[in-house]
Amino acid sequence: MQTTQFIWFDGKIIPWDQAQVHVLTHALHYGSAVFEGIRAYACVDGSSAVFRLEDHCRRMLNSAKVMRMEIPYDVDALVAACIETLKVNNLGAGYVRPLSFVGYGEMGVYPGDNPVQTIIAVWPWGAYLGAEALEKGIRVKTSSFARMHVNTLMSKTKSAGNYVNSILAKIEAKEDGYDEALMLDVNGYVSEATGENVFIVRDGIIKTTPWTSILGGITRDSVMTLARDLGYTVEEQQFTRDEFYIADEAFFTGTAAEITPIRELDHRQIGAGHAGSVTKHLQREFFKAVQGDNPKYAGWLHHYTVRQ
Ligand code: PPE
Repeated sequence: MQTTQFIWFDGKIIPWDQAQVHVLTHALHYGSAVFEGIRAYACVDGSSAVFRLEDHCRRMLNSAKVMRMEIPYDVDALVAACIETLKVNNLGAGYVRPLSFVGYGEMGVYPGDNPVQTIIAVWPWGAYLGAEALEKGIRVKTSSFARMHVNTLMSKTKSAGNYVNSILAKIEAKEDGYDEALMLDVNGYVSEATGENVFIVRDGIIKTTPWTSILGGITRDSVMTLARDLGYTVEEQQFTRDEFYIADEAFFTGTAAEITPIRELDHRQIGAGHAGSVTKHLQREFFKAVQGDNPKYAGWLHHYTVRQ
């Protein structure tokens, strides 16, 4: 990975290599951590902007609330810390990863009085599913692993433990020669991918899975807003894998994946087998919004500047 110089650790800026924890850190054993994934973009006016930073920080505090973890910072403090970390690393575009975890103290599942620690790291991160993916689309396989039941793990939290399910599905998909896994919920309906939400387009109507067994993606929300503003009908509705097979277009959304077209699911070509016109339209508008090239969405951007 591409590293940077400094990491924010419980309020202090320390060298990247010194951001370490004890091997008996609770989160390492039991997955007791919540995190965010946020992108900063270089803007058309020469500044930089973090996309929906406040919304990400709010989601992180909500994740902590559900997980019964007490993060000693409010949204404003987390926002300021993310910006500080970007600036101290002089990073004008890249990925921001805040993480709060149950630290070292007592062993055993019960987190008790173990400290909750917070770090923020930033680094340059290109196209998540490969440089060609955003253009040509990716090949996807329905996973043999179901997404968690809504009472198994809390899918609306972005907590570390949830990603064990994602790791299982991702390894399977990669080893079988695919770019990403499509995960179904325990009732057999399409849920989400290992790190992305999912959309299909059929007869001009855009459909995404309802906010049940999925993470409430901030990219998902942004794409729904953009699409509705552009006059498309957007439905949040359950759908099945065979409805996916006969879709005209399909794409994944996520901070890392942005808007990634899907060209194949389970050996069925989706639509024309490359990014469809609605997908391309949304991609164009999304990149304009994140780069500060559409004043309508200026409220989504938290601007900052780095040294040239
Ligand atoms: N579902 C899951 C399970 C998920 O992890 C993500 C983000 C999303 C949906 C989309 O959410 P949003 O980023 O708010 O639009 N996955 C993050 C982690 C990727 C990783 O490999 O790490 C991300 O995209 O940053």
